[in-house]
Amino acid sequence: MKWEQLWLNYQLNLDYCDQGYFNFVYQRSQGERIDNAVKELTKAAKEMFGTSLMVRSNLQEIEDIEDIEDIEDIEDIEDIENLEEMEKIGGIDEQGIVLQLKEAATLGEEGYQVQFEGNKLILTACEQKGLLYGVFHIIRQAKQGKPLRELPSINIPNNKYRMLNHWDDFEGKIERGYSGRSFFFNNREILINERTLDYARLLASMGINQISINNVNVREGASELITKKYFSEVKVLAELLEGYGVKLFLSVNFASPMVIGGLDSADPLEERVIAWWQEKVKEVVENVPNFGGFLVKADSEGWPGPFAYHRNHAQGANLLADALAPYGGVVIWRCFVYNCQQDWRDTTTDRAKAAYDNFAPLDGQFAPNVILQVKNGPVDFQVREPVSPLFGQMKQTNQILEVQIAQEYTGQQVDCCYLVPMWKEVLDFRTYCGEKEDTAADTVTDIVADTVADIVAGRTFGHVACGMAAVTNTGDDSNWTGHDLAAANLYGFGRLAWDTSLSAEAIAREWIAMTYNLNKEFEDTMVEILMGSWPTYEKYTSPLGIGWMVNASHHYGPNVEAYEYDVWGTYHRANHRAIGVDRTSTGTGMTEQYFGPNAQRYDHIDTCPEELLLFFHRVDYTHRLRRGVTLLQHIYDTHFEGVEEVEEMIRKWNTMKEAICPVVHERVLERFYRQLENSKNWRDVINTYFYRKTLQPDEKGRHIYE
Ligand code: GCW
Repeated sequence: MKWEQLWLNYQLNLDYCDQGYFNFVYQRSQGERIDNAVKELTKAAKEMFGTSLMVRSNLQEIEDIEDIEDIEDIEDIEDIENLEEMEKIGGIDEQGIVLQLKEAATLGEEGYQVQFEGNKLILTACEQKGLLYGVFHIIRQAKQGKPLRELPSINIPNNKYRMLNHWDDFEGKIERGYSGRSFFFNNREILINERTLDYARLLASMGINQISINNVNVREGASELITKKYFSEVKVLAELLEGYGVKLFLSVNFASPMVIGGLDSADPLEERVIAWWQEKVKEVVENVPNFGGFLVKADSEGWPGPFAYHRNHAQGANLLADALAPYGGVVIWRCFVYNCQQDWRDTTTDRAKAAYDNFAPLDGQFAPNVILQVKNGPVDFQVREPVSPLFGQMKQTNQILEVQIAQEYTGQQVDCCYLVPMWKEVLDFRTYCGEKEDTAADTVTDIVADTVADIVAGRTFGHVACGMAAVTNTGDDSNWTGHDLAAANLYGFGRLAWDTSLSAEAIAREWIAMTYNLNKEFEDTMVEILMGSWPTYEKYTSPLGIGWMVNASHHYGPNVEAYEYDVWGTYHRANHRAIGVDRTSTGTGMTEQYFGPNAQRYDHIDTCPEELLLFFHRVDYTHRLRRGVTLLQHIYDTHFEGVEEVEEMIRKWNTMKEAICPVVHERVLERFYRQLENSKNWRDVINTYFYRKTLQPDEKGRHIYE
């Protein structure tokens, strides 16, 4: 099957002002990742400017130099540091890009520096990875038609971990995958081919540096990925990825000692279990030297964990962390732990409190190579949730923010929903974690860097192992993401994880410029479509933070009571008078999990942000919102508007017919029509539901089915 190149689809652009730089590369340092960077430059030069990039490397120069007359000027021809000198002596001073490794403490492991000297752009990094990222940045700049002199002189990623989690099953299906099958697995075999290489290039180009390749629900024999049956393939894959600066992680079953080890226990405190993991990790690392570590879903939705042995999650995570520590590996431990066997009649248990309750008390008990991975919201990737109250609580524990690029609850890559604005809100959220409690006498008392972005970047508590992870939306569809516009979410996540200060709109513009060749007017139209899409989706689905109301199990389309009497702890408790769960200090007390200012804001109906009203409060339909309408009328209004906005998106998309390649235009249009049907279905089901509950008609007299 053929696949597309997404934003690495280099199109001819002979008008570009700085194409001269793509004539020569002076490769002053050697290494596999630098070679890959040079390959990318070569490809880009050829496809964008029709030029054959000339590569001058130290080693080649040593051969070429034989022909140069004043060769005696060079003292030590074997000295491979000499390319710079040779360039001068040999007169090879063409315009070009210099790639060099140099010690520079400020650049860290992944940063790079851009300088101009004469007609050369000098790209410097401490490590090969930095040069790879720098080269992709140069290409990105060129693809957008921007002068290279506008590149920032120094660029260092905000987050150390910028990770994608694949929920790919071993047989080849993808859990919550909406763009075909896995390109990593088929029938319990690992796939490694040209597409894998292109994927590695895509990852590096957006700055992703870690991936876990198998589902956190480790099923279909995937536990065996850490056995000798698969080591040789895992090794090849890890090496391929490593060439693009990406570390490979595997999701493991906490009960592996039982599932693949023949033990009858997985108790984290039992000696033989400890010994089994130590032996296992040693075996993995010996066979897969580049191995990153484990991702673990434990005591979650039926998967085994330490609770079975009356141990806590620190004991569970440390078991694996201790085994990995000698090799520099880490355990990424998910905090998605809650009671999924709840009785809907029980109004005291609140699923939204679970992550905090299970993990906050354990702060300080985790090994330094454990990173807790926390979903952005306290429940589960809904279209609107508050930020998880766990952020900021764990001062001594590394944390990764987990978001979902796969649109499980946000349209499943049928509906257009650009999620970067949502992630921005999460990152920019002030936790106020610095304003509480005493700090040690010799530390700064006022921690001002208290946003989620600060916390996961390590700025707040000085953590060194932290960052952002996302459940990816990729599959083997020719366009990788099912909906062409969903690639903006993939790209956007990578770019945001690198630089959390980028705006959602800037990222959208960049992705558009990288992917399509549009004039300003069409670019604006596409930006409008993307930027409006999350608010639109929110309007026609479940209202004001209540969440769910989706069909059970597959989670697409409306079904108001599908989860209402079920075990999953996701209830809206609507009756004829009111809707919502009271999570205030007089209700389940969830608001108290936040730091002062947020706790107060959420606790009172008058100060609670309205988009989260039904998340935190139980509210009468007659309650007046700030804009003067009743809650019921707001629900009606937004649901009518949502459909109108989808119609408007389609109208806009149709104006772009000449600007977008026909195959892509048609593909997207087909999705938009499905989205329109979906939005109408949501509108009618939701409006009818509330009409039947209240028997109050729409004030504007629009049609609501009885
Ligand atoms: O929301 C749920 C999804 C599951 C997923 C789980 C998780 C991988 O419906 O499919 O399982 O989240 O995040 O572990």
